[in-house]
Amino acid sequence: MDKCSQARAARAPVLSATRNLMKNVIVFKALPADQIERIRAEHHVVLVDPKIALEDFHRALPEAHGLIGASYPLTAELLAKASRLEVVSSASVGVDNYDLAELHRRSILLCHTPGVLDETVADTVFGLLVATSRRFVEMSNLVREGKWPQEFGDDLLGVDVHGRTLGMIGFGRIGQAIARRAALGFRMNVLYHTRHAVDLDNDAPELAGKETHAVLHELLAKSDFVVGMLSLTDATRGMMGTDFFGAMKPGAIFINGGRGATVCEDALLSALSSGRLRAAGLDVFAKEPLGLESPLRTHARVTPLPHIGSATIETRRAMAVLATNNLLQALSGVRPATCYDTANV
Ligand code: 8YV
Repeated sequence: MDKCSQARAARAPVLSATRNLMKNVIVFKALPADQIERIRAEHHVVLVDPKIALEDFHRALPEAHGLIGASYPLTAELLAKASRLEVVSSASVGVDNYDLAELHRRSILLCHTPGVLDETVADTVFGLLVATSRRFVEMSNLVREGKWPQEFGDDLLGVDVHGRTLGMIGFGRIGQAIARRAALGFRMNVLYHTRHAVDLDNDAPELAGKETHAVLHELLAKSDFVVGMLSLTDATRGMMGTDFFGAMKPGAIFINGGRGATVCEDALLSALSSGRLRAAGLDVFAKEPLGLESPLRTHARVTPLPHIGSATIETRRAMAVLATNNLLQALSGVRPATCYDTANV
C-alpha cells in the first residue's frame, strides 16, 4: 500500500464514525447563511418553511433529529410525526408556540434565547410608549399626507411621559430593562406587579429603591401607563380583560410588548372606544399577522406594530447564533445552558 492509501485507510474509520454521528436537521425559519453552514458542517440540513411548504415540512419530520426556527406552532400532532426528534431550538425567548407537555413527555430538549434580546425589546416597548403618548405615527402621517396643520389645536396634543407613573405587568429581565429606562432615563415612578416581590438589591441594584411592588388593583389605579410584558401560559391567557381595563386610571395608556393573547382584545377595544383609555400601543396581537378585519388595525387610538420587539440586525443575529449553538450542543449530547424547563407548564 502506498503512503497515500495508508493515510486514507487510517482516516477511514474516523470518517465513517463522524458520518454516523451526522443527524438530520430541519431549519424551519430563515437563519443567516453562516449559521446554516455551521450546522451543515456537522449534520444533514433541510431548509423548509412550513408557512410556505407545509407538505415538504411534514415529509421531512419523520427523519428529523433537530428542529431550529421560530414563529411556527409545533403542536403535539406535528411532533408525533417526528419520532426521532431530540431537540427543538427556538430562535425566540417565548416558548408558547410549542407543546411543552408533549416535549416533556418525550424528553425532547427545548432550547430558547433568553438574555440576548432584553435591551432591544425594552427599546422597542419604551419607544412605543413614547410614540403612543406623543402620537408620533399620527403626526408623521399628517406631514406625509401634506396636512401639516396651520393651527396646532389642543385636539392634536399628546401627553407627557417623563415624571409620570408606570405600572409593569410582568417584571422579568425585559420588564426590568423597560423599568430602567423609565426610572433612570425618564424619572418615572415605577410600580410592578408580580406574585412575589423581586429582590432588587441583588438582582437589579440600580433599580433598588426606585421600583415598588404593588398589588394589581393599586397598580392599575395609580398608573398613567400600564405595560404588559407577560409570557403566554394557561394562567396568563386573556388575563387583561374587562375588569383589568376598567380598573385602570381614566385616560391612562396601555402598551403590550409581551404576547397578544394575554389581552382580551374585545375588552381593550371597548375601553378605547368608550374613552376610558386614552390610547394603546401594541406590538403583539392574539392573531399574527393581524387580520385585515381586526378593528385594532385602524382604530384611531391604537398605534400598532408588526411584532418587532427583537427585530434589529444585531439582536436577530445574536438570537440566531445562540439558537445554532444550542442546536449543535444538544445534538452532540451536551445540555445547552438556555434550555427551557418543559416541566414548568
Ligand atoms: C420574535 C419574540 O418575534 O423572542 C420572542 O419570543 O417574540 C420575538 O423576539 C420571535 O422570536 C421571532 O423570531
